[in-house]
This record gives sequence, C-alpha cells and structure tokens, in this order.
Amino acid sequence: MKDIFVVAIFIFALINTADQSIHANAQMYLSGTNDYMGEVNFYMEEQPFGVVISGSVNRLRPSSVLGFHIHSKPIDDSHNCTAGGAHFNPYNVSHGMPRDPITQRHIGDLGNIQTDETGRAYVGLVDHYMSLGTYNNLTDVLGLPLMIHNLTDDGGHTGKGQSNTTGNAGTPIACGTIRLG
Ligand SMILES: [Cu+2]
Repeated sequence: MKDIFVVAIFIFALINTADQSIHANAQMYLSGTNDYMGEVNFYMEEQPFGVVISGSVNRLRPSSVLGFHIHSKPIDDSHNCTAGGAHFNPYNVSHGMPRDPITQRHIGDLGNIQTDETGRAYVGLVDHYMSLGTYNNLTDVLGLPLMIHNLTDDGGHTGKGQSNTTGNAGTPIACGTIRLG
C-alpha cells in the first residue's frame, strides 16, 4: 500500500510539472505572401530557466547571416512583416544582442541566424528574458511576430545608422506569429 502511495505521488509530480510547460510555435512566411518557409518552436518549462527556441526556416538567401527578432505589433494573415513595427522592447532600452544584459538589449533581440548554401537556417537557442503566457505579462511574446531580416544585425551599440534601434538589419523578409500549440 505504501508503495502505491509513493508511485501516486510520483505520477502526480510528473503531471504537475507537465502542466507548467508551455509550447508555442511561429509558422514563418515570406513577407506579404502565403509562401511557407518553416517553423520555429518555443518551449518554456520551469522558470526562471528560460525559453528554448528551435526550428528551421528554408528559402532564405544562401550563406547569409540574417537579423532575427521578435517585433512588437501583431501581424495579420497577409504576413505583411513591416506591420510588425519596432522590436519588442517592454523595458524601453537600446538594441543589443541576446548575450547583453537586460538593460542593453530588447526582449525581442535574438541576434542573427546563419543560412547554409541551400538557404536553410537552423535555429537553436535558449533565451533567459522572454516568457510565454502569464508567467510574466511584461515579457510574454505570445501573439507577437517573429522576424527574419534581409541584412545582418550589427549587434547594436555601434553608433552607426540605426544600430541602437534596429541593428541596421534592413527590411523584414519573413515573419510569423508566435502562437500556442
Ligand atoms: Cu527585427
């Protein structure tokens, strides 16, 4: 009887842990079209560990380093990426890189992705500042658009052009809304 009780506690603990995890994904499209390019998954389990971001996106410019951000305004099903506005920046700080302290990067600053010679980019990173859902309403990225730009994000802080706001990453060329699922 005691063994059954221990097993029951263990199973309850497992289910309870699973309940706290949140899965989301962004289906990525070429800007202004319904041309599908790939999927990026977001996974948050126990906080404050962070959000695991993984996936792959195809049909990008081959052998390129391209800016990768979450922007601040929801987009609709026309996938007009420029409608996504500025970077998601709830703390109103300057642009930076994922490795920078929270006072020197936007929550939406995810750096760059690298494409291979076929134009595919694999995404794999853990972000320690963003969140999903009600864990932290300020840093929640659900409903916001994930963007890939046509140029390389310079990392901010260079003082050149729009380095402090956009990283001089140019126009967004692909985007998708981060949704539960
Ligand atoms: Cu951007």
